[in-house]
Amino acid sequence: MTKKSIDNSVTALMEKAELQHLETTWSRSEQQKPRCAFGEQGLCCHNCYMGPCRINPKGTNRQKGVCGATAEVIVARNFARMIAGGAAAHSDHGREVAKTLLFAAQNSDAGYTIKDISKLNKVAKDFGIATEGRNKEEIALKLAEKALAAFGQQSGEIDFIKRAPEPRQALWRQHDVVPRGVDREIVEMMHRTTMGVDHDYKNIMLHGARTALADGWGGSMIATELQDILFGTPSPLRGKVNLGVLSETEVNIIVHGHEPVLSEMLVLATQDPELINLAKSQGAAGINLAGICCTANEVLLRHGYPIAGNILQQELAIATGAVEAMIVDVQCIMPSLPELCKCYHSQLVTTSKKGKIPNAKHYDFSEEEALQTAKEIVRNAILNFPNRGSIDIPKEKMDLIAGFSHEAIVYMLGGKFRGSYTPLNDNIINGRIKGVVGVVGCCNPKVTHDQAHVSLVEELIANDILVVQTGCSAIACGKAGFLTPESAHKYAGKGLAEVCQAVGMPPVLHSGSCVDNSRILMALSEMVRVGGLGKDISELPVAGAAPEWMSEKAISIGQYFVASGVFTVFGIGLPVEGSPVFCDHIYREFETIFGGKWAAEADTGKMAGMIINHINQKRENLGISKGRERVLFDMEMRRELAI
Ligand code: NFS
Repeated sequence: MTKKSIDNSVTALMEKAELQHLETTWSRSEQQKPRCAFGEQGLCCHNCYMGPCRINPKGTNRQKGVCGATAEVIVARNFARMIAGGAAAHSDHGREVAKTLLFAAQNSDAGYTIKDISKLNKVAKDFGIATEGRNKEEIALKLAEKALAAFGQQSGEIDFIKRAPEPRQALWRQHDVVPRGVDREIVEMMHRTTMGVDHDYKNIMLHGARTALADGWGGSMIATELQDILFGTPSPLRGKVNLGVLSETEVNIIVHGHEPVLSEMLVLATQDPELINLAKSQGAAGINLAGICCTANEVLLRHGYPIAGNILQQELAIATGAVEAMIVDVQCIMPSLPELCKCYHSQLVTTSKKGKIPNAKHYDFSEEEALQTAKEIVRNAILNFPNRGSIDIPKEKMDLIAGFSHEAIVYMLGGKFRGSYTPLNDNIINGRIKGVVGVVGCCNPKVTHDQAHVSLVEELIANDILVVQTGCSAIACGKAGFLTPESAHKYAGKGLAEVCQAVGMPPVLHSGSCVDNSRILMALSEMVRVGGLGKDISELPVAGAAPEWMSEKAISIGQYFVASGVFTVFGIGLPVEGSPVFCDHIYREFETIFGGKWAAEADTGKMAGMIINHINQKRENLGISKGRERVLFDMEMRRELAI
């Protein structure tokens, strides 16, 4: 039987859950077997009620849906709708941040402040907003209004597109895929893929590119940049990760979800002396705030608060019996949580009008009363501490360094006065660093939890490839110990280790949550701008990977990486295999359009090989190909991987 996780804290708690006859994502995943092969291959269409239709990929019957849609049209529509779903999630998050910036600009005494003024000025300039003679609130007000307008814009181009290298912008214009407005492209994607509209799979995927670009260079970039302005641009700091960060003696509060608009207020509330005293009066030593999923990444990056785990650990956190309250907002929150909470004293608290869960306690979280609501939630969690029964907190926890925003990387590499990407490019040109790969995305119970992230990253850094991470993938590698400067001499190849040791950075850089994949786009544009590695992102020796993906958001990210010129490999498989014609389009033909293409590879060793070959090819094209042999990983080395 395949191992469920390489993380011992996960396997131990999973066994506990099984003994107590509790359901987890893994037990439900087993119950779903055998999975619907039509769905897995993207061949099931339920876009209208003449169906649902399923295409038989092998036989001669059932080659078309009732309306006449072929396999490639059905696969394209399904894939494009995943892009739209993912782009909508990231972008609606961005919208909330823009609304919060607007609120902060108009209510400077209401809890939210404007922390990064230099970024405020820089982003305002990108949006064409005059800064001279205006105070920070006035600039923030204009910026928030313009950012909000980018969602509903009907024509023209969204502003951040101008951050891409000129040849990339020209290519997008040539193919007419520059996003006009964020919401507009998402709505149009849904329209085109409804029954009876766009029947040309290539045309569907062009708009798929436009929609995904509206996410990466639009909604997500707005979220990242405006969050930095409001809450501070991350810079490297120490933290801890894994379920062992839960405290035996303190009130454990877990914040889970995505929007720092909530978590930032919880940070303030848990620091309130009155509430800390209340915790003590209840017999606790204090309050311990930890995160799960991308909210965890946000509070870690800006405050050094610990991460309890990635997506697949949310249920197990409750199963420790040590969580007084889990506070959630939107995205990646399992509907199974209230069922588990019933077996323990844990309170489940929802905070977004958009995301309610039956049997959870709901608080409407609004900017106006954010701090007050956060304090009330924390107060109730504290009062729940005496109800705690027996607990099982795993011992696993790991140190890490996180906070490598695009600006922090500039600073790390060049120092305060000569900070730039020049040292990175120089080290790529001289071959110490072979290339840069963004390893991102989720975990998926279909495969051994964390294993693909960890083994891929281990092989890449051993081959002198600098890895930049976000999301649950960063949490997996953090738990494995890759996010410490010491890991450079332990795991990295000689060249990469030399660079890392010289500047004191890990070979794996944690850049934030999934909307922060926009930081990777900015880093790539900066590498082009600095020079020496070609004129466009597609010429760089770089790649993207999501080895254990599961979310629509990951598909949107993959598509905007590809449309930005990046070779991007997904693990597990993609729901497109039912149409060889469509596969040929995104796995091969896309490269002739965008200079980047998709690939799917379930075997992590092969995935590493594909990425290394791609990087070597790009190096050869750039005339910087001299290098050493690939370090091959055998089964023995892979077996050693454990958290
Ligand atoms: Ni990204 Fe973050 Fe994790 Fe996947 Fe979910 S938390 S936004 S979608 S599961 S990486």
